[in-house]
Amino acid sequence: MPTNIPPEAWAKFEEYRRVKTPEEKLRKLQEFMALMPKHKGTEKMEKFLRRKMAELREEIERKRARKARRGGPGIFVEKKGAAQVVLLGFTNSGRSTVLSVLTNARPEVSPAPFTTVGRPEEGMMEFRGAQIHFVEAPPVLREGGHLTRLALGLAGNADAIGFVVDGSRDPVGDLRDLLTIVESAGIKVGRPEGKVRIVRSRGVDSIIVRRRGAIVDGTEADVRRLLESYGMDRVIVEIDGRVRLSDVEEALLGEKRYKPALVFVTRCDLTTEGLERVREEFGHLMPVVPISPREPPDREELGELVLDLTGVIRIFTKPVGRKEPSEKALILERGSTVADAARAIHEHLYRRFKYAKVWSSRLPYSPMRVGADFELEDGDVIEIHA
Ligand SMILES: Nc1nc2c(ncn2[C@@H]2O[C@H](COP(=O)(O)OP(=O)(O)OP(=O)(O)O)[C@@H](O)[C@H]2O)c(=O)[nH]1
Ligand SMILES: [Mg+2]
Repeated sequence: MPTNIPPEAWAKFEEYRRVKTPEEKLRKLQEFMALMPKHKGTEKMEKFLRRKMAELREEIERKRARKARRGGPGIFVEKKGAAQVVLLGFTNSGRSTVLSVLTNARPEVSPAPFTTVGRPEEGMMEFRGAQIHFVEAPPVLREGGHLTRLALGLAGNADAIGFVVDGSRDPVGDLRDLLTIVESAGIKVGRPEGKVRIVRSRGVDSIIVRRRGAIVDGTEADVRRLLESYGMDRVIVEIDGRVRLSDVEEALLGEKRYKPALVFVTRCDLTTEGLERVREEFGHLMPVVPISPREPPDREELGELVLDLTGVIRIFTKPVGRKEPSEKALILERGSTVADAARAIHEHLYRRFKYAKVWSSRLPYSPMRVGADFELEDGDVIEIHA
C-alpha cells in the first residue's frame, strides 16, 4: 500500500539523522509525525516512531536525573565540529597529554594521579576544512565508581572513543581491561559486521535493494516487504557486509549501533615496544596512533582517519561564479549525494536543482557535470546550479 510520505516530512526525517542531542532528535520526530499521513499503511511506521520517541524521552529523563543527583554541571559535553572523540583511559595514562598534543587545549599534565577529575577538558583539532572535538573524560577505575560512570557516560554519547594507554607499562593489558569495562556498560566497540543505508531517491519508483553483502536471516524480498510495511516507497537500500533484518529496521532512523574507536599509545618517545604489541593484538579492531609529546601526529591524516571512522565526509562548496571553494567544509554523512548536499545548504537549492559540477582527482576529468543522485566523497568540491 503506497503511503506517500510527503517531501516536507521526509526532510524532517533527514534532519533527524543530522541533529545530535536527544532533545533535538525528539523534536524532529515529533515534527515528522505531525506531517505524516495517518492511515492503515503508516500504522507500523507510527508505532516504530512512538517507540523511538519513548526511548528518546527516557534518555532525556536519565540525563536530567543524573544532573539533579549531582546538582552540578552535567557530564554531557555539547558536541562541536565534525565529530566528537572522548579520550578514555586509566589515571596517568596520558589523556591530558594526548589532548594537549592534538588540540589547542592546555589541560594540566602532571605525574600525580587523578589530575583531571572535575569538569572534562576539551579542545578542537583543526585540519583542512573541519575540526575534531576531543574531550578528556575523568579517569576510568578498574573497581568502577562515580568517576568511571561519568567517563562511560561521556563515551556512550561520543561519535568515537579514543582509548589512551601508557605504552611504557602494559598497554595490551590496559586496553583489554578498558574494552571489558566499556562493553559491560553496553557500548559495543569496533566495526559492525555490516552496514545498512536507506536513502530516498527521486530517481526510483519502488524499493530498490543494492546488495554488496549478505542478508543473514532473509532475502531481498523480505527487506522490501519489511520496508513496505513501514510505508516506505521510492528508496534505495544499500547493504554492505553481513546484515540482519533487524539492522534494516534500525537503519530507518539512521541509528548506529557500534561505537567506532581508535587507541592512542602514549610514551612512544620512551619506548615503541608497547606500541608494537598493541598493533599486533588490536590492529585489526581499531587504528593505533603513537603519541610522543614533542612529535604530534599528522593532523590531516588523523583528521581523515576520524572522519572515516565516524562515517562523515567534507564537501567544499563553491557558489556559481566564485573562483575558490569555501574554506570551511560542509559535513555530510558518508554516502550522501549531490541532492543531500543541496538540501543541507538550502531547501531552495534542492527544489530548483538543475545540475552540479564536481571537482575531484578521483574523476576522469574535473569539473564533471553530474546529476542529483551522484554520490559524493570526502574532499569533493561542488558547484550547484539551480
Ligand atoms: N615522556 C612522556 N611522558 C608522558 C607521555 N604521556 C604522559 N606522560 C607523563 O605522564 C604523566 C601523566 O600524564 P597526563 O597526561 O597528566 O595523564 P592523564 O591520563 O591526563 O592523568 P590524570 O588526569 O591524572 O588521570 C605526566 O607526568 C606526563 O608528562 C608521553 O607520551 N611521553
Ligand atoms: Mg588528565
